[in-house]
Amino acid sequence: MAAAFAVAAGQLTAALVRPGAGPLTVVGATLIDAAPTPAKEFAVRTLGTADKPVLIAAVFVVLLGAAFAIGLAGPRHPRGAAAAVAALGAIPLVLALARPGATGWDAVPSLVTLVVGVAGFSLLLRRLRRSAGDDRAVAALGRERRTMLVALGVGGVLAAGGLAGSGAIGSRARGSGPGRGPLPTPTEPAPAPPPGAQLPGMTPFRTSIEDFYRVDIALVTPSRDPGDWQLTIDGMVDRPLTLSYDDLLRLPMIERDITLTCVSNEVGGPYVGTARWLGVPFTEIIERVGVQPGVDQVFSHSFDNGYTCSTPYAAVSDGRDAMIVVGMNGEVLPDKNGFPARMLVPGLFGYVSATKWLERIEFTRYDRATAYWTERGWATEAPILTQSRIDVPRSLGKLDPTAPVLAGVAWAQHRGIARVEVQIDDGPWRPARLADDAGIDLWRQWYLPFDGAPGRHRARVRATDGTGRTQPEERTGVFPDGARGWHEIQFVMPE
Ligand SMILES: Nc1nc2c(c(=O)[nH]1)N[C@H]1C(S)=C(S)[C@@H](COP(=O)(O)O)O[C@H]1N2
Ligand SMILES: [Mo]
Repeated sequence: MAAAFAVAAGQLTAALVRPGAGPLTVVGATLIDAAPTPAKEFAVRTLGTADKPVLIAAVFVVLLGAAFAIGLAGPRHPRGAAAAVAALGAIPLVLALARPGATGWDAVPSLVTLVVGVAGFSLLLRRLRRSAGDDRAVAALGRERRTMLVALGVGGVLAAGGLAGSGAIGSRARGSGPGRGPLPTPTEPAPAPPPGAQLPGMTPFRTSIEDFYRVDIALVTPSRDPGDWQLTIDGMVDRPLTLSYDDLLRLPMIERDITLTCVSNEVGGPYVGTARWLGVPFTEIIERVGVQPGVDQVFSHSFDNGYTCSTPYAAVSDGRDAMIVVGMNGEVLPDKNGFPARMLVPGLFGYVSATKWLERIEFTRYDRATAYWTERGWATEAPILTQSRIDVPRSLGKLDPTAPVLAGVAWAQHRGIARVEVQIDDGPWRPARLADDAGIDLWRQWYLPFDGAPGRHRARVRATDGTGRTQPEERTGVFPDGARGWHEIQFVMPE
């Protein structure tokens, strides 16, 4: 009971003073950083975007288990139990202070947890012993069970409220507070995609902000007042630069439609989307700071949890639309997608290109700095692999008998899609019809009318990129540089 109340008090305090520093949140964040790669991969694959709530719930359940054991031992071994409570309460405190970039404020929620936990426990223990006497304390547990269960429920609800509270406070900040927008008009607007890039009845060519996939290590969405934010650009440069949010917005802006993909996307998976991004071209920044010879890596730092990212210098300087993004689909970049600013580099998986909550860009060398995911064994350089997906019909779905057609998307950012082929059952590979090409940094839709017999069928798809290379058949997992293989579904052609 004391543990539940203590956690509730800590999470509520965090919601008020430091949304990312709740006791459950810091334990969860530490587990994310420490988790072996297979565990993390498993979580992203099987739990998807629910992996974070599931992690927090698991931490809470383990804590309640430990607290329950201490509570049972309490009446007989009050000293040992009190020590155990203090030790348990010290865990989030230590972890909070050990988080990258932690300040004294990060300790406050865990201190509250510790104090409430120790005080609550001794209070309850004293009450138990007073009402029943030392020897009959355990028997008294039975009589007090109902009260305990009620209190436990209340504690749990409060803890959940605290968690939700930190989210709610975050989303209040997400509103159009002072200093967020209006966005500058682009010096170079995005060319309109050809109207034929979107097939009727298919996956939207441009993904809404709401539907855009989200992958990151942040348990609580970071939210920063643009007035308290700066972007530092330094390292091996002649003229280091520090930009306020307003400074950044005054630089020349380009707007581009670009498809982003996560390395953790399984064959046929959902972690891919296209948005219209507004931002400062990297070449503009490179010119202003004067990048020195010998630089081969752009090392970007986020103000969230010490996350860092490693991008090949070649990819931001070769003339492609690499940018520092401030707008998404015509809106101010949302918190969940990296407000105030994020990076985007067409053709590279998100973990080596798309740093959100950006605060520093360091021009350096690969032998001088190693990024967050590189340290955990993922590939140092990770161009997006060619992939294709069948979206219509859904796997195990039915074709529309009035207009039977298979359709989907294919992507090979910065190389483009030259061909998509589909195989039905054991038939020959047949070329699909391609939607209009919107550019090499964008996905491309495809379709193929179905003329087979009613009944159950299988379909497979494979794409060929602009360099003439076809997706390999052999499947690989997502670690360490992305999934390979052909997407395959079963479907039914109705009578
Ligand atoms: N600060 C920060 N930036 C990050 C990440 C992160 O964990 N922290 N994840 C990266 C990964 S793995 C991907 S795929 C993209 C996803 O961007 P999105 O969430 O806007 O879709 O963000 C990248 N930028
Ligand atoms: Mo990713």
